[in-house]
Amino acid sequence: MSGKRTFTMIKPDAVIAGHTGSIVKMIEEAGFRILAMKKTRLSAELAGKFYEIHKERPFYGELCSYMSSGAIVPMILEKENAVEDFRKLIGATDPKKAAPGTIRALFAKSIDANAIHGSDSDANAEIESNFFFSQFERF
Ligand code: IDP
Ligand code: MG
Repeated sequence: MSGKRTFTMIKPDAVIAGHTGSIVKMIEEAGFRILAMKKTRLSAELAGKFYEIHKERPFYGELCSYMSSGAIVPMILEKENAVEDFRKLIGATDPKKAAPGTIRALFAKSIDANAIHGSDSDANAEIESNFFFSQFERF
């Protein structure tokens, strides 16, 4: 049984395509409560910090420039079994492999511009939430 919170962000491709509202609706209808949310933009340096765990992967440079290319919408979400249930809702990293009806299947453009992030563990959900939000921004 995992914890009650996860972290997500709607990525630049989905924000610029006007999918923020549709994605937020799917998240709420799936039973997640939004504890914190804002629209912001990462510098390439901050994107590099956020994705530091992927530093050795061949797409790291591309990922950092993509994630700083436009506005994003980070959120902290609450639900029983949050991390696992949210990964199910967003689908596989590559939208071509994402299950039908998942957020990535519906809205992602490609394996890099894949519409949305979801934390992969309780520990990372905590680290990633703290990266964007103070305690005073959580309701
Ligand atoms: P995840 O977002 O499904 O957890 P990760 O493997 O953690 O996937 O990769 C982080 C992000 O890096 C992905 O969401 C995607 O934006 C990007 N990415 C992953 N694999 C590739 C790739 O093979 N080429 C380009 N970008 C990739
Ligand atoms: Mg990941």
